[in-house]
Amino acid sequence: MAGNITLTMIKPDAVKAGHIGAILQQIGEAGFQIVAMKYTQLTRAQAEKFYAVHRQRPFFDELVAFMSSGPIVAAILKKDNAVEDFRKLIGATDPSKAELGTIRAKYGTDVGQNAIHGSDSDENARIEADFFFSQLERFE
Ligand code: 3AN
Repeated sequence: MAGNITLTMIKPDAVKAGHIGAILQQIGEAGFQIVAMKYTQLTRAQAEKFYAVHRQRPFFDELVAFMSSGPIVAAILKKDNAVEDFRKLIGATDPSKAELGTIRAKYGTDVGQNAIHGSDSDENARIEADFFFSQLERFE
């Protein structure tokens, strides 16, 4: 059965460019309910932990440096089929290949600085939600 939560981060590029409001509006209009949210900045060590599955990839250092370079907005989003539907809403990893109207097509710069994160499986959604939020901070 498809899970009903996903974890998102509005990344440092989109925060710096002033797109928090527009992105949250698009997420709400697409039918996602925000059940937890925080404005925070990852340390290098925290970014390394969050992206540990990518440790062997050539872009790992660049990814960790970027994700810890400025504040982000992290949120747990609730909706039926949340993981798959949210990945449709954000579009392909590379904004130049993302479908028109998707969040990455509108606000992403390149494959590294692509404005927003969305969990890629129900299992990772749970792990990533627990990474950012305690039970007291979640209103599911
Ligand atoms: P997605 O976020 O679409 O699931 P992944 O899991 O392949 O994409 O990559 C995780 C993150 O790593 C991406 N959001 C992106 O910021 C970064 N990334 C992926 N590929 C590259 C690349 N070739 N160069 C730099 N950063 C990349």
